[in-house]
Amino acid sequence: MAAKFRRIATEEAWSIPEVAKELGKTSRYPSNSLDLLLVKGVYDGDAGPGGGYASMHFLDGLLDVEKTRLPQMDQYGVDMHVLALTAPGVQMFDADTATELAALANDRLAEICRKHPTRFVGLASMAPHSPKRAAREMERAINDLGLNGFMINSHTNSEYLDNPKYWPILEAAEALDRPIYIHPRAASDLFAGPLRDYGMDSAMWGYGMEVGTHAVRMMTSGLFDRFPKLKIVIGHMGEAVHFWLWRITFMNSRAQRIGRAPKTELTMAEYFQRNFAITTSGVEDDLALDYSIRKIGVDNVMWAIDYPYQPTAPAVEWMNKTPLSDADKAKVYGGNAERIFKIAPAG
Ligand code: 1WB
Ligand code: MN
Repeated sequence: MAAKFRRIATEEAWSIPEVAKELGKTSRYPSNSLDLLLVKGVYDGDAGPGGGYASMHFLDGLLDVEKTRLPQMDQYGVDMHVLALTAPGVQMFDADTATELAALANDRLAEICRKHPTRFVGLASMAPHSPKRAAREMERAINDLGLNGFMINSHTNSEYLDNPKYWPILEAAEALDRPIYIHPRAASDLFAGPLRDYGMDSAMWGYGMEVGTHAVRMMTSGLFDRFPKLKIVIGHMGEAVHFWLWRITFMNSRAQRIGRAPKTELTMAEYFQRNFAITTSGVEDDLALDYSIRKIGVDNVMWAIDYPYQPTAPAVEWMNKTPLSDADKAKVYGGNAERIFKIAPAG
């Protein structure tokens, strides 16, 4: 494959056996969590049909780096995966277990990145439900382990990052000047009801509702007045937020006028433009990409595959063919990721 572009895939999932095993345990306790529909049977793999992602054979792909992933990257000309612990990360575990497993996962991730420095960079995990320890782990992940940013799988115990208890995490991200990627997990408990049927809990719809709502909460809460330099990345072609941006902006100003939304220094459109970037993960749609680039600018859109949940070949073939100038394609394929995640230039 021609090496015309540096291809950096920015939302690529990975796991370690210890986390997978702990997720397997969570699925054996009675719980209403909507995540269990996917997480069920994650480790022992005997869940059978409908048994979550074990039955869909994702686990092998998640645990692997060198056997299948790298050869597939080579085959399709993918230079780099930005790796992160797969959803829901450590966020279903108790705070102590989550803190421990996040550190272990970050250590392993750093090992992979050290071994293959031109092929992998990593987004660190942390336990949001232990915010001060999370902030210390974030410092360790960047300063000692050399990782490139952070991943949070949306809500933690049905709470969102606009909650002041999480501010130490946002402070740390801003001080370290690294983005937080807000990746989906299933919708929080009170948001889950209408998503329980027809597979709607999944990446088909529920995941996008959850992260889109999370992003809008952050914007409307006024959080970005307190953390003006905080950079948030959201996947799946912006989880549709920027498709609503005109209306969000218009209606938020009305809600501010009638006292139902906090007064903010900037408009919602201005926060989205300043504080967010999006990735294409799992949305291979020319029109959606064209709209995104025209709406928020070509510098704010990054390519992603969503490996192993979506296959590599069509993600590359789509991006190769999509009608963009070579200069713009170079930004979306890799240039923007280099800047946003501080990835060393190739060569
Ligand atoms: C799927 C996608 C499942 C993701 C996941 O389970 C995660 C799916 C944790 O496509 O079924 C993802 O990361 O996008
Ligand atoms: Mn993903």
